[in-house]
Amino acid sequence: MQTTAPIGTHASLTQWVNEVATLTQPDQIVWCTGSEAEQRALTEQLVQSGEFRPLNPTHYPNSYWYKSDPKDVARTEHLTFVCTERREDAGPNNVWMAPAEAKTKMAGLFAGCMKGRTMYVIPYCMGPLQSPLSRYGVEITDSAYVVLNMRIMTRMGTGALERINREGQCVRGLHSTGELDPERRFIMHYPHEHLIMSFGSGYGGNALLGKKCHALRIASYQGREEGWLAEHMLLLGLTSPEGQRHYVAAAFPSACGKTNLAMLLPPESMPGWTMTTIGDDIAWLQPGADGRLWAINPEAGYFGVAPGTTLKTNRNAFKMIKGNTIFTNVALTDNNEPWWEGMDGKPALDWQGRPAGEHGPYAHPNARFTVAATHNPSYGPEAEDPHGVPLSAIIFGGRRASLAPLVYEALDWNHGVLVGASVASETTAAITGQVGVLRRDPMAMKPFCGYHFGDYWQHWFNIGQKLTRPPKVFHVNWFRQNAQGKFLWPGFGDNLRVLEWMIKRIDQRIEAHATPIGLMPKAADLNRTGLTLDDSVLTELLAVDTDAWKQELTVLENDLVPYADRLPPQMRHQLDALRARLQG
Ligand code: GTP
Ligand code: SPV
Ligand code: MN
Repeated sequence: MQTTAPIGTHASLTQWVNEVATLTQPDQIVWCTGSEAEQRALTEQLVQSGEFRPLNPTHYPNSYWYKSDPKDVARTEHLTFVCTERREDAGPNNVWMAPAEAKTKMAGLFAGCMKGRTMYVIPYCMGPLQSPLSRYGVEITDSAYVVLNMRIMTRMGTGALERINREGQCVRGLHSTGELDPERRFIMHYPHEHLIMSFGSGYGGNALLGKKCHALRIASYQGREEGWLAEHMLLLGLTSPEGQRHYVAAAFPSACGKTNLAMLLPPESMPGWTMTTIGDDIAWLQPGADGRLWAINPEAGYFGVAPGTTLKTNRNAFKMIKGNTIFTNVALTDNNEPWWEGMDGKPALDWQGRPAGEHGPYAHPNARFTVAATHNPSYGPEAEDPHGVPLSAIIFGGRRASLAPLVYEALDWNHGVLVGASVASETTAAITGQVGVLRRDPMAMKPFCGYHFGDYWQHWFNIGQKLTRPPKVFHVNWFRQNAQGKFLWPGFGDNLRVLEWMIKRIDQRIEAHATPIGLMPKAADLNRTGLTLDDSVLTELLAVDTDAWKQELTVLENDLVPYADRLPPQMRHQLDALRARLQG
């Protein structure tokens, strides 16, 4: 830990840090190096203050329990702003505030807010340190918890600072937990300045500014200027029994299965398949000179949903978090081990540390683990490849009890853009607000696109034009339910059956069945070896109800009305073509 700027620090960075210190008036400034000694010291500090509780050292070595303020347990989208000069550039998909007004407001909140506290300066790199696709940032925060999370989630410290000094520019993020008062909470983005200001929350995407604020909102804006895409996608590598290797990206809304699919364990009845995780939440995509789309995971760790993570559903994740993990808002057993819904028995304490009462949930539904990607048993070393990985497929999906079938394939890239734009999903605990309400979440980016969705879709069409070997685009839905509210599809490891069908399509080994919404598996082509799934259930999973889809298209067109002034002509064309196919 260093209390003065390291020798060689770029003058513009020192100047900004000094300006922030003058405004926030911390007792001391610490420049984070990312060293293990620094990590140990900060951890010890949080244990001493009572914010961290060390977990059972036998079963969860070097792991800690942390609880949030009950008013601060998820991202708060209504308090998240995109501050472009012109309101229309932020688009109807964002909450907007004029940059000057936002800055005045934030200056008022940040004034003197670090009195009696330590200000941490965190240089970080999003992506492999040596990759031309990587981008740099500096987060200033008054939270040691944020520092420890950022150390896991990003390449943080000296190496990143060296790159920043050389390049002389980076994304700047200023964060203070403030009083955790939602009335005094704002997460501001100034995309044209590559600047973030976040006040009043210590939670995940609101506070770990490298994640959603930088790697999605600011990066999506940069990507549009520079010809690449920043997406809410997992990345995985898949090797078939025949030895063919494919890379797949998938965009699902928050808490809809990215971490789980990224760590999928092949079922025993599908020998010969191997699966590796490249990323579980964010991917940056760039057309390569070879006409393929290349992807990196800008993150170095996972901030994953804990509830539902079990040996049965996600063995890799379950093993990965047995040590060196920060647990946020989980319950605790009497053996001082983390507990959440899906595990056996009952905990002793709930996520707030109170004796567990009669009724759950005992862990917060958005309880999370933070752990380094390298602890994942299925970690794919390509995550460090500076070139990234070439994509064979992009998958979109959402949580839909009805309508959307298990899987369908887009006719081509441009149709795929419509498929992505039409993603809708029932809301989850990952955001503050009502759970289970169907909302349109185009490309799973509704909360994360740093500019007007109309311009964003145009950018997607433009990227497609640069690809001579584009990935195939698919849509999946693991969450179809029967009349009794039971999931029709087993999900988790068995999702490999759907990936297998996709790989066969990509390798041109099988024909598909054409429907108005896209190409679908013939029932016999979906591998059901070792799986008990009635023909009737499969038929239901693969059914396309044309009348219901006509209604869906009407609803979709209605949802697109706010974007009409910037709706790409190609999107209009795709909508008309879909209507024609449904009527044909
Ligand atoms: P964020 O980190 O919020 O972006 O979420 P994510 O997309 O990574 O979601 P995650 O994989 O953590 O899954 C969230 C919830 O969905 C967990 O409770 C899982 O148990 C559940 N889930 C994941 N995959 C499946 C599936 O295939 N079927 C069913 N029924 N549930 C699933
Ligand atoms: C999400 O909500 O999509 C997450 C968690 O991945 S957070 O980092 O809080 O955004
Ligand atoms: Mn996410």
